[in-house]
Amino acid sequence: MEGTRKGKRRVQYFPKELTVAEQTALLGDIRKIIRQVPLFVPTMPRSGRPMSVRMTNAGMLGWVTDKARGYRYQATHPETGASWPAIPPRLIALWEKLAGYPHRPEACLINYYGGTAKMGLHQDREEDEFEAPVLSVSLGDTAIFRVGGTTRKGPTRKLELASGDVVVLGGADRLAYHGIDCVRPGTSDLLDEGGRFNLTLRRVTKPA
Ligand code: MD3
Ligand code: FE
Repeated sequence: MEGTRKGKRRVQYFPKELTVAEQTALLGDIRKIIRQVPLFVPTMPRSGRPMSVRMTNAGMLGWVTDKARGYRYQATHPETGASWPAIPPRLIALWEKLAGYPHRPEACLINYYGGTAKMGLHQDREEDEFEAPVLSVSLGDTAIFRVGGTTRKGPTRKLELASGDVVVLGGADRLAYHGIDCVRPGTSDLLDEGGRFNLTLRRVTKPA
C-alpha cells in the first residue's frame, strides 16, 4: 500500500521496519512486562462479553475495559492493581523516529491474538489528544487488518500486517474505523507459542 493517502488522511505503512534481531529484542521486553502485569481478558461495556484478544499495558496510562466501567485509561492493572511498567526505550525511540509528534507517548497497549482471536471494527477515541498519531508494531503471525473511513459505513480496505511491520495512523485517519479480521497461523516463527502481539503507542492527555 502507498505510504500516504491524499489530503489530510494519513495511514503510513512501514513494512519490515524492525529487523528480526530488533523484533526478538522487543519481544524480550514484552515478555518481561507480561511477567509483571499479566495479560487479562478484557470484557465489553454493559454486556460483559469477553473479547477474544488478551491485553496488558506499559506506560503511565493503560487502556482497559470491563462490564461495569467500560473503555477507559487507568494507571494500574485492573486485576492486580500493579502500576504499569515503563514503555520500553526501544519503543520510545521508534515513536521519536516515526510519529512526527513532539511529545512522549503515555500508553503502550499490548494485544495478544492467539488462535482465532480477532477485533471488530471500531474507532479509538478514549484519548483526549487526537493531534498525536497512534503507532502500531506487529510481532508474530501475519494479521489481516481492515481500515475504513471515519463513519461506520462506507468502504474498507485490507492490509496484511506481518512481523516487524509498523503503521502510523494520523491526521483524519486517526479516527478511522479499523479492526483485525483474523490472524494467519504459522506465518511467523518469532513466537514459540504462535499467534501475534500488537503494540500500540498512544498519547492520551493533551500536553501542558
Ligand atoms: C487505525 N489494535 O488496540 S493496531 C486497538 O492490531 C487496535 O491489535 C489493532 O485497533 C491490533 O485499538 C490494530 C493498528 C491501529 C491502531 C490504532 C488505529 C490502527 C488504527 C487508530 C486509528 C485508525
Ligand atoms: Fe483500535
